[in-house]
Amino acid sequence: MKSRRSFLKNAAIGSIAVGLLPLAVKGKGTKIIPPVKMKFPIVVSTWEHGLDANEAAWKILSNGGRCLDAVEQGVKVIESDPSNTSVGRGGRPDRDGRVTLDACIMNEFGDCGSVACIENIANPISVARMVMEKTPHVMLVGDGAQTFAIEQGFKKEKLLTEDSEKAWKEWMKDSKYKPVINIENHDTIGMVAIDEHGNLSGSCTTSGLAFKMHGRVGDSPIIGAGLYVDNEVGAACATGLGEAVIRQCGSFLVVELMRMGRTPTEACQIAVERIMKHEKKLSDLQVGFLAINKNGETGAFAIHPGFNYAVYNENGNNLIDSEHGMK
Ligand code: SD4
Repeated sequence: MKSRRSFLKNAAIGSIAVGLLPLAVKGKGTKIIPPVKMKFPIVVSTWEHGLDANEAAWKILSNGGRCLDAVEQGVKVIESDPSNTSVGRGGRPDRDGRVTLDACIMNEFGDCGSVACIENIANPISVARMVMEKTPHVMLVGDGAQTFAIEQGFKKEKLLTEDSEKAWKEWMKDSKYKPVINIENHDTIGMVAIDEHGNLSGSCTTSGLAFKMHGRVGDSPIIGAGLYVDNEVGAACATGLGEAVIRQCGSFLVVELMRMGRTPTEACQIAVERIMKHEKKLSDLQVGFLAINKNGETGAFAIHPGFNYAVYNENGNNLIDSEHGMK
């Protein structure tokens, strides 16, 4: 792991002075984080498909747009791609052959919206945003979420592609549920960003685990588990086995650790270690966290090697391998 000192040094080199926002946290056992001069905007998102999502987000951010719009439009690109088998259209179905989607979004004011187990709607992230903006609620699930989406003008569509149907029929031959780390579990897109005004937002969307039980909901639509944003501190999102993330309130934990003075990488590492300590069998279990703080520092940590994330900042759009706990 890069030392905090070298991380700060590297972060300071080649950066332009903007967003000097010291994360000063007083109290026993906490440290004062010196301000790091990162140039805003910055957007980060999970996995290789994050590169495409970041491009869409960057178009908004680099034109002075609002972070919330960027994180919605960014992940929507991946939701709409039928070749992606774990998000939106083309997502693998559950064991009953139904594609059920989970998504959530959170803005700079701490408002949030979420949908879980929604069917036949290709862009659940936009429905989640409407739950936040047009209802007094945070979360709608199943039929209720779908009815709300249709009322709001979303089209009801078949999301099960030929390829996904074939994979499901193949799976049904022996119906074994065995998640494969970094393959079957690896396509959720989580995105967190900071806009040129220094405001943070985040989004997270997935079809969840392939061939899950019908009705199963993972961490991705759960505020505090799959995503959390605190505009004074930072934002974090998660990918991997949702049950393990939910048990530790993963993304909330990462943000709270940053509040206490940890860098994004350190915060993600501590949250991953908490999961590693709690879960009995780690060989098939992958979880990764990705975080950004108020100064624009970014970082990630996963249980196993293989997790990567895309960072779009003044240096362009780059894919970075996450650090990991299992050697
Ligand atoms: C879930 N966390 O439903 C999601 C799956 C995932 O990368 O992240 N895949 O548990």
